[in-house]
Amino acid sequence: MSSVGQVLRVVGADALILVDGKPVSALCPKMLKLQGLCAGDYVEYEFDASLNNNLIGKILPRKNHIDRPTISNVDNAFVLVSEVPKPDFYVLDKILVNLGIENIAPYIVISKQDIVEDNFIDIVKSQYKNCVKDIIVLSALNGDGLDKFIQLTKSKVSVLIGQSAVGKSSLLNALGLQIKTNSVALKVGKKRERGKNTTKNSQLYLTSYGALIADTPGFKMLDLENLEPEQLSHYYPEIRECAVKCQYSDCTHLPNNEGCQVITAVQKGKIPVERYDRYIRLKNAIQKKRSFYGK
Ligand SMILES: Nc1nc2c(ncn2[C@@H]2O[C@H](COP(=O)(O)OP(=O)(O)OP(=O)(O)O)[C@@H](O)[C@H]2O)c(=O)[nH]1
Ligand SMILES: [Mg+2]
Ligand SMILES: [Zn+2]
Repeated sequence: MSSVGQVLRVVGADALILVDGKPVSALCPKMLKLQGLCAGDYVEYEFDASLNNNLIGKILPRKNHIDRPTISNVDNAFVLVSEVPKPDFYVLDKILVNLGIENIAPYIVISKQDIVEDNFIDIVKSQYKNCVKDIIVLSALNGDGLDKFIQLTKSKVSVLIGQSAVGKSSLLNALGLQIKTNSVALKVGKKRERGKNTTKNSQLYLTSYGALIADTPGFKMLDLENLEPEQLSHYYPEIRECAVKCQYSDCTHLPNNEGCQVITAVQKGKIPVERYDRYIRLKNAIQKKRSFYGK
């Protein structure tokens, strides 16, 4: 008789699965590895006497799945940004699009509140307040803002996403876990402030207050060439809202389209001009990549 568990991590053939609130080890056959078995997956497994271990037999249907970082069945995604390391808003936009494709409405977390300037918080809020569920400001160092994060993650499966050294593992440590963190000393304005990847694999952790939260490795590269360029506006909630109202059915919403609802909204400040400019940049990049691959 097989039982069901939820994968916390997979490294090589070794998996850790959550069964009745307890982590249990299990083996992952190569076949399932090829099928992309990952943290968050629900699996059927049974004890195999010859292996003297649990053996995973099957991945159960997923409610959602993201590739970067690799995780399935998430309720909430928290995308971390901070002033240190210097944020790349173009990459942040791509992460939000990638989550939108999977129908996951993300939160933005401004981390390291103890060192970020108010001005930075204002910039993030003005550009992103209309395209994410909420923007949370917190510090793993002094605990500010953790209450709200705890409320939002309780009894849910969440994932932390963001570039290396933004403070993903530190946030989990502030919630009582013990994870290795990036030792690179980081200060505002320092040049070499990017840090190297400390977390190498996505892993779900069970917190003492009953949340499952995935720590994931930071990344900078994210290609979206599987997306039709015409579909891109769909994943910018504030642009989508105006694009559907645009009177020109085949409008590209480019700056030279006079009377376009999107352009009018940018001019009125309803759509942040920075977000719009990066949207055009991303649309062009996707177009270029697709024509290179003959798509
Ligand atoms: N001042 C301050 N520093 C922080 C805070 N959170 C994390 N840091 C520092 O930021 C650095 C990186 O933190 P990590 O938690 O390892 O970052 P990460 O996002 O897990 O990095 P990767 O695993 O490489 O993706 C460490 O030097 C932490 O001490 C915070 O709230 N305030
Ligand atoms: Mg980490
Ligand atoms: Zn238009």
